[in-house]
Amino acid sequence: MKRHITLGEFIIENQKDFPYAKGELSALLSSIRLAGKMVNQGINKAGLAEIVGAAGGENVQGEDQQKLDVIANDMFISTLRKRGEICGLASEEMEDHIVFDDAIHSDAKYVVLIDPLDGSSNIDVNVSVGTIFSIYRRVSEPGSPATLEDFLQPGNKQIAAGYLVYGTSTMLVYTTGNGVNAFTYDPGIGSFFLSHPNMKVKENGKIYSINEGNYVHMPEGVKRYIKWCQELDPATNRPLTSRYIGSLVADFHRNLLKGGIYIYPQGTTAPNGKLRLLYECNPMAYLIEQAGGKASDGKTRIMDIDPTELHQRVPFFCGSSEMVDKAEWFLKEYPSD
Ligand code: AHM
Ligand code: MG
Repeated sequence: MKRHITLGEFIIENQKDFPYAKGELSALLSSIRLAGKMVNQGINKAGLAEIVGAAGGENVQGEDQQKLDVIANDMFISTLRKRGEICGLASEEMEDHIVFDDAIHSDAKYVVLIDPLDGSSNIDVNVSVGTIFSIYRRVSEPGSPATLEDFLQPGNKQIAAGYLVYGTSTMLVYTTGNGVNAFTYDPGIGSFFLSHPNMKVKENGKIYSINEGNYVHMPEGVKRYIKWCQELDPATNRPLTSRYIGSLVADFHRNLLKGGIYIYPQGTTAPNGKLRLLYECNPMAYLIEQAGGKASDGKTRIMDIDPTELHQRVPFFCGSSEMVDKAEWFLKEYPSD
């Protein structure tokens, strides 16, 4: 009989991978799991907003209601603040990082960066969205308040990263540097169960995911790569398949399972693309590398980029390694000036 393993059990069992850890990281992952469940509940009720009043616009008392991305942000902050595992947090929703500098937090070793609700424009149309998180060990002295430098670390310093995808099922996918594991949420019980152990992405997939509406703005190398994807593959007599949801988490998740490449390139109107290095690209890069894939900005490994600001954007090429290699080849062969 197949053994059912909950996320809670898995976190505890894997604590032994960190011989010097005192359990703070395990506790932190549990806090993220809890906040994720709360956000999941809010998202499931999003369609009822107009009827019973939940998000956006005014509520029945005529008070302004918060949008779900703001609610998700608040839920993560308050859940993580109530525990003592992190000394600060930075979020895509907030201009600056926040410091938890009271007695229980300032001794904490970790900081968290989150995109609390990625792809939030999809909520109104009942399409999958997600939460992305990334955990670093602080570089400042424990006992003092967290500093900006604690957050501006390259992705190769990540201790853990993952996402929740609020899709047909809600799933939590994460890595602590020992492979990628995914857990599917059973809402009746309120637990995540290990459903996809040790995930690996195909070296070469059949899906390319990019907003082709921006074609006119794209660098020549990306245009050529897209045209190459649309040519007949002699092995199958078919071109590659184009799939683009417009929620990074959902597009990434599908490509992780099926094999593919996700691209958000630089463009004439967005010289560094749209996606954020710290909140979106680094955690996804860590996951895809742990699954055997690759992530770059077209030239440089994403996790080797030294961040200079919290909301820094970078072009993003992420997925099956041979596909990312091919896209990089086109960018090199057809440079834009
Ligand atoms: P957000 O963090 O404001 O939601 O923006 C990020 C999202 C990604 O989830 C998605 O892949 C991308 O923006 C879609 O952008 P576009 O509509 O330009 O294709
Ligand atoms: Mg986002």
